[in-house]
Amino acid sequence: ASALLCSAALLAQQAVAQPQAPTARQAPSTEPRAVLDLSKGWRFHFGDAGDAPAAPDFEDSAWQPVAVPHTWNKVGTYAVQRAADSDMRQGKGWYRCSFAVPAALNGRRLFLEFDGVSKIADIWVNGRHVGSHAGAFGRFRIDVTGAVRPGDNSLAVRADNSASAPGSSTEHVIPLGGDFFVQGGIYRGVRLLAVDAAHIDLADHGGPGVYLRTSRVSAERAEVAAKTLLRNLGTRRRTLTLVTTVQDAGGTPVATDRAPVALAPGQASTVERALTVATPHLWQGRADPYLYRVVSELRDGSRVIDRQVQPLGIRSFAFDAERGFLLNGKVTPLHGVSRHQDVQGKGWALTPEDHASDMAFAVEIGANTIRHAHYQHAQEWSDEADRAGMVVWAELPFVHEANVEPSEAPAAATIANAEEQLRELIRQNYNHPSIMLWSVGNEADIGAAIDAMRKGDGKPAQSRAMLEKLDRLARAEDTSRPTVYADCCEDTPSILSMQGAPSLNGITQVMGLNRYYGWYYGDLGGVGPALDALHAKHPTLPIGLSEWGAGGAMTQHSDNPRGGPVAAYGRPQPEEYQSLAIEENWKQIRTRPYLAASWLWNLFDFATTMRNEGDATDVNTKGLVSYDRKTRKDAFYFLKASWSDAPTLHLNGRRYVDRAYTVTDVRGYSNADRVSLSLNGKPVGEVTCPDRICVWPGVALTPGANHLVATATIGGKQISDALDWNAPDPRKGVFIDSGALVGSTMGGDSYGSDAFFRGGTGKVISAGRNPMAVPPKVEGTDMPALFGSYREGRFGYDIPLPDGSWTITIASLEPDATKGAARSFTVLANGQRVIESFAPMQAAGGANKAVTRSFAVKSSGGRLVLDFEPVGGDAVVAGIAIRPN
Ligand code: GCB
Repeated sequence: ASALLCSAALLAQQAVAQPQAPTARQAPSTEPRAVLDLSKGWRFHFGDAGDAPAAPDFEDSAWQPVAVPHTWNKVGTYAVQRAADSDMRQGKGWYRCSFAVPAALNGRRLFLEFDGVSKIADIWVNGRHVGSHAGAFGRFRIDVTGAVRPGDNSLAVRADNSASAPGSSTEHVIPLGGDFFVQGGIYRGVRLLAVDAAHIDLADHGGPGVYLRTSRVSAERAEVAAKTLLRNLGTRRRTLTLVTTVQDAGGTPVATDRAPVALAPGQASTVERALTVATPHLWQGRADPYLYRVVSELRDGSRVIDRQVQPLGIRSFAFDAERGFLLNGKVTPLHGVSRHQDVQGKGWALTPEDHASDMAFAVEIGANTIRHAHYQHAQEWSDEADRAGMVVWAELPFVHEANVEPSEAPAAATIANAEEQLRELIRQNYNHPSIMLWSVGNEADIGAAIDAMRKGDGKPAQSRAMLEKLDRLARAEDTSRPTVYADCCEDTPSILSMQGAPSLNGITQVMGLNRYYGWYYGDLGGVGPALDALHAKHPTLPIGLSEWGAGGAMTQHSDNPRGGPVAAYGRPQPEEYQSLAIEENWKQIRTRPYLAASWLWNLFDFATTMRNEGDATDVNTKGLVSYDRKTRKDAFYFLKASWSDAPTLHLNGRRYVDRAYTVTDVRGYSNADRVSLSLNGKPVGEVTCPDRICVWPGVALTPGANHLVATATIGGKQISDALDWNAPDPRKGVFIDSGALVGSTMGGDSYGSDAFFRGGTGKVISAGRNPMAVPPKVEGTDMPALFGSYREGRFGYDIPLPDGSWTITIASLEPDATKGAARSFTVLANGQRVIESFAPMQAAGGANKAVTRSFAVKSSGGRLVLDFEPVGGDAVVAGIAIRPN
């Protein structure tokens, strides 16, 4: 055998299980619970080689040396093409190492502890199969005492993230669908625990064995109920004492309880005790996330034979249908973000430092709540949430599908797996004071709705019975936290809500609503009235807006994001549209006091092989921060200015450097009363920033380089932000792509997004109601992209333009054959009629055919005014080219 040694480091105690720094270095044998870190020194190989690699003498020297956390996948790139080094393999990957147990630990019970192996794990020690686990997110432990021997031991782990297709190994392991990629590997920590035969139970679904619950919280006192599971795996009867101590943040005991326990050989026992903390220091969310800790010691005489340390936050909370969320009796509106557990280049294999730096973004933006989408997150992350004072929505990965074949009812094996993952979620996270909601699913009916849409038969959701079962289990597991579910569709204009699936709202105690008004459907202001209607329909259900947001591509830009429709399922989705959508949605959200919470989707861009949109492949671009965490998009600062008390001033458009137009609105976000702008050292003006949005309309840039600086004073302190733009020379021409959200270069001319318009509606050539269908190609042009979008209605353009004489070319087409015969319009330039009763279908000889008309004008007063007046039907313009004569 050539296995590497992974048992390099013997830790005195788990970090969390360390109540006080040890005063003297103790020999491992006297530590109540010894921890052997197994993170380094592994070899990895992707491929299904039968069980051969489980054999101790298997030759693995050609395998890749790795350390865990590790994943073999690499998904997501900011490019229109999938990256050459992408790795989306799904299947079985093997890990091997060898470990030695120090002689000092002889006689202990030995457990392997895995924090997360995706998606199914099988474990062998010295060639013997010692256990398996189905579920990518829960911690699990395996008693390996009987399999381990003195000297080197071989350890083999097979991780399997096969796609959840019918008949596959993962067929019944949730999640069975979802807008994220289930990465494979030992992607969280691994260790060996060595404990006394009598110990705090390690066999409780990966849970800590100590479960804390506070009740009757007041300024005078709080009661802490501590339930401790004990187990004696030894052969002799033990007479022990369980000592439970509540320590304050400084380590001073504030309450202690002693319970005598007798454990027969093989006996498991539950000890339930109540402690009282006088004048408790409450855990008060972001304002003061004060943490106690509870040290549970199992003693044999004066000797501590096991110790478990758990966080304790003393708080009360409630979700109320009218008042929203209350923390310690006080109405506390929650606003925050969802988070997925992947980072570009690292995937799911995150270190504690990665978790800490992710949490720093949530703190910086001023969030006071986080949704753990769409599965159990790492303990390190939830520890961060406890310390930061976030209110957390924790979630079971019951996402989109109840079954690999939506036409059938969920299999019993799938329900059993979901129940086990839910039990693990709740027990393993029970003591995190930050967690206040157990979500039993997300959009669990979408799979059935899509299936019904494909087959054209309206079919009820297959997920109701499963969701009801999970809800019952969550309520039984934990009576102190409400259940919640994230609904996609009830009463939305989404095509999916129209597939006949009845609503799943009302099963859980809190109603979560994923709503994308102004993105997948509806108007930018649509979310408020939609929430009001659902609130009226379900008057007793507390409501959380579990998702809202919009895609933001960092290399796509718009001068006016109201200029055309977004491509929610494709391109384009300029960063400026994301900003606008978030501004407009937030105005609706923040004025609804019954809304307990809202979670912006998503704090970070994340990997998903379902998507090819915006400026990315395999990335969901709805993040406020880029996948590599290097870029905060403009919208990040809007929410920061809205949510955080930190002085915030940000100029938008840092990534839109090469501007399409010389005259442009300058926008920014600030929580200052007044903000001043200068351009190339000259003052532009001072503005107020209503709703945190600062606008300097129609700023005339200088052709070439422009340096913009915004300054403000907050609390006597000066803050500023600056950026650099390049502006074109308008004397060379101005080009507008009507109805387009982003500009592009066509026919050698640099067209900007639709701008300077008044009236009309921006539209795109489409294939009908299905937003994912490929639109028809416009004929009769070598610039079909220009004709792919248009402005329609009665409208005009007020275009800033140097005085001079110009040739204007209007591009048009008939986008709808049924309207073509009746459609004609007149064009006026500076009030003069320049084109009379123009009928694009007749002129082009059919629908979806390009046609252009040119005329000459003189401009004065720094502008050109164009008007498009319908004669019959609506006017249609696909583009405007202005060239100097
Ligand atoms: C949703 C899903 C989430 C997706 C998101 C989106 O409703 O719950 O998993 O990623 O929408 O971006 O479409």
